[in-house]
Amino acid sequence: MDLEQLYFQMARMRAFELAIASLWRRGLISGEMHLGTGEEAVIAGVLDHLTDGDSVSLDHRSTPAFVGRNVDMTRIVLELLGDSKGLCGGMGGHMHLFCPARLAASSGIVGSSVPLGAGFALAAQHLRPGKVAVAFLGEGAMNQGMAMEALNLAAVWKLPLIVVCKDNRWSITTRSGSVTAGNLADRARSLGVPGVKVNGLRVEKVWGASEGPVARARAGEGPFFIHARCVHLDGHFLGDPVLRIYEDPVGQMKQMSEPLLGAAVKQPGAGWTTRAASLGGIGATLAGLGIDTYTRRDPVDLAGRQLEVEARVKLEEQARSEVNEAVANALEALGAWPDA
Ligand SMILES: Cc1ncc(C[n+]2csc(CCOP(=O)(O)OP(=O)(O)O)c2C)c(N)n1
Ligand SMILES: [Mg+2]
Repeated sequence: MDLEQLYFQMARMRAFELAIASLWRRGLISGEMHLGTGEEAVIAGVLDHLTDGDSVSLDHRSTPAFVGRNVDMTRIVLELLGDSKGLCGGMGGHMHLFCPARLAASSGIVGSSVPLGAGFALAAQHLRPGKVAVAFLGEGAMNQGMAMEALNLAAVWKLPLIVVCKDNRWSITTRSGSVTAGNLADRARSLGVPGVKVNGLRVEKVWGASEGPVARARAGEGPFFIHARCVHLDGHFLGDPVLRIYEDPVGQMKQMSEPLLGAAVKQPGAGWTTRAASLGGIGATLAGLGIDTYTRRDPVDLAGRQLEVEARVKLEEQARSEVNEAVANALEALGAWPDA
């Protein structure tokens, strides 16, 4: 394991996400934007075992993995900007990225990265023996039927598929634990697919946990499930109103309290018990998010701290300059630099 190399990849991913956030805040990217900040250790730790000809399928937080698989960053940015020179002709946006050359695909249909990955794995089994497919999905997506259906077929057909669950404990504003029964690795085991749990904030641990499963899949021994605990540092999406409450509680409460109280007493409407329960539910969600907000840790920083300061700074600078160049090229191609 080369920690400097892993850190460099994580730093590239983070720099790219921050650059996207800045473009989004400038109004150059339309629609929702889900970042993968907080997932870098999971992505980098697994991807480090892949080679050319292996494939990855992703969910709505796909950009770090596309960067990690060395998909052209300029074309990703152009795609997010909705430009015809983008990765998918500007028609996919950040949730539907596809790079046939690097065998990387994402979808905003929650849970679909597993059937997509099973398809990639089936193709590998027939056309590229020894190559593997990795499917990343959230823990919320584990409750989608298609994820288990695809894992079932992967087990039956012994597909070279590694399913990696990025568990940040939230599905938008629902605590995933409140809608998820049992243990996720046990679900995989029930189909005969071995599974492990790993601390997804530690890249070295993810690297260690995925080395064997990837080798096993390459050797034709079938699928594997990895359950990695991580965080989503920027909330569900950029501009997440719940995160804003923690950044500016007084200002946000001023804005929110009037419409909230107005709705709570409005007539006609639900009974008082139902209304009180709803307000209680909102309070509990905010309390849970508050705890997460203050206790979560940054996987990029956790990896960087293990390096010599000089080496760390050099890798970060290199990562940032690569990303800045890609963004500048994209904006130039679009004609939106520097004042747009
Ligand atoms: C089939 C489907 N149902 C619902 C949604 C709306 N949706 C978008 S993201 C999301 C939460 C997914 O949670 P999780 O899989 O844990 O991913 P996270 O956002 O936490 O990374 C939902 C329900 C969707 N995009 N697709
Ligand atoms: Mg989640």
